[in-house]
Amino acid sequence: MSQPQSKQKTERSAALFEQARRVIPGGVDSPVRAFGGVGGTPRFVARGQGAYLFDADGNRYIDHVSSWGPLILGHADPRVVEAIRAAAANGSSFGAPTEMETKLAEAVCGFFPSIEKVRFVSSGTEATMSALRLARAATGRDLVIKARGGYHGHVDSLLVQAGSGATTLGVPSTPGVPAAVAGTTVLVNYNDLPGVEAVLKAHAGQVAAIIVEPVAGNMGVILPAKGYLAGLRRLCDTHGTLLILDEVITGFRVALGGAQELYGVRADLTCLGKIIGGGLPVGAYGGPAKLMDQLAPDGPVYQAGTLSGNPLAMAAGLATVNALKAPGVYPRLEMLGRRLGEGLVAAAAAAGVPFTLNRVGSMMTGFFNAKPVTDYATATAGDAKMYARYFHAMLGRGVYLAPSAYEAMFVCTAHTDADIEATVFAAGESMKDAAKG
Ligand code: HOZ
Repeated sequence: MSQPQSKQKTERSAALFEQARRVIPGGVDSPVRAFGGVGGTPRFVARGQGAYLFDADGNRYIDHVSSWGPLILGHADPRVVEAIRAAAANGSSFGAPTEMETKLAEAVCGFFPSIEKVRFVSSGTEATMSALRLARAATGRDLVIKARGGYHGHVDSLLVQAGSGATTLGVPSTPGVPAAVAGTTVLVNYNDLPGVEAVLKAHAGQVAAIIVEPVAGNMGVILPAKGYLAGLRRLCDTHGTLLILDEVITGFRVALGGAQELYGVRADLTCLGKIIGGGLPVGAYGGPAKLMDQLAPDGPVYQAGTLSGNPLAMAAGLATVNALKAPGVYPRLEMLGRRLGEGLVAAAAAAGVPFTLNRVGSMMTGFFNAKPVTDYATATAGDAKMYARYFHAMLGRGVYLAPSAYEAMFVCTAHTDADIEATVFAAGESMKDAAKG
């Protein structure tokens, strides 16, 4: 069961945060972690085990952040730990090819029919940045279309009306990006096909690519409307534009073959990350050989990395993907996700708070907004102050959620029925608290 709110100590986390702030900007290495979107002091994590996080004060939390998506098997899964241990014993980095990279590449290509060849990098940001470069080189065009509230890492040209921490902290378009670079990005609304068509017509022959999360996950979870992804595919084909699907979150999360399998859509270039590194730093981008062969050394498009295809990350990723192949994994994630989603909706109704749940399998967001949430405008129309109160009430009851109203909540294979029940119970109480103001 979740812990009663009053029993938590937080002194050690508070002291560690103060210490960190003296030497690390904001005390964190990624902004949204600093709790700026919800207020208060971040909990410093001491360890994770299965579905649980333990903080520096010894509090236990049911974890629904899952390191922002990678930990679909939960923390310190023995299969992943053993794979990392075995790889580390043989050396942690060589800057030379290893067999494990080919094995993970074969697994990725096997599950994503649109990917014939894949290049591993060290983060999702590197994956999207490199995919854009390749798309621009292949088409000889400069412009890229992205959705308002879409987040594709902190690539200069993609930090325009970006979601995730950028929206949470109110800097969706950051200083430091030259106007000329930001000017290569054209914004549309998520789920707005006519908007995309209008841009493609207005900039005929100039748009290299559309980059989109097939299920938006960084302005909260937003589902693609019926026909949206197929429509993007059709528009791209008509206008000679490449479709880049950012499956950094959805890849191996919503199905082994990602959103492309779930929705029957084909990307020209796919960006991956998170789960394929099993919790270690990784990214990847892939597509048909005719595109990927334009990369150096076979082609002229340059991209490189000392730690690309790192043996520990490859081993952790392969162990994770292999574990996900076991029968019943995705049906169970769907069952737990459905139970959690339905429980949250019921809890909100009982507490009398406006609430809309968007869910695909084991990723979801509950918006404190009575109306359907289909794009950035409707996602940010929710009650962020209510979320902040709810977040702290949940934290106090031992449930760890993203410290932002604009992120996803995840279920992992380590969650038990009892964990889901405990989260739902805590949510019911916390929503009542949040509703009091
Ligand atoms: N951009 C991540 C969420 N979508 C946050 C990463 C982090 O703070 O660790």
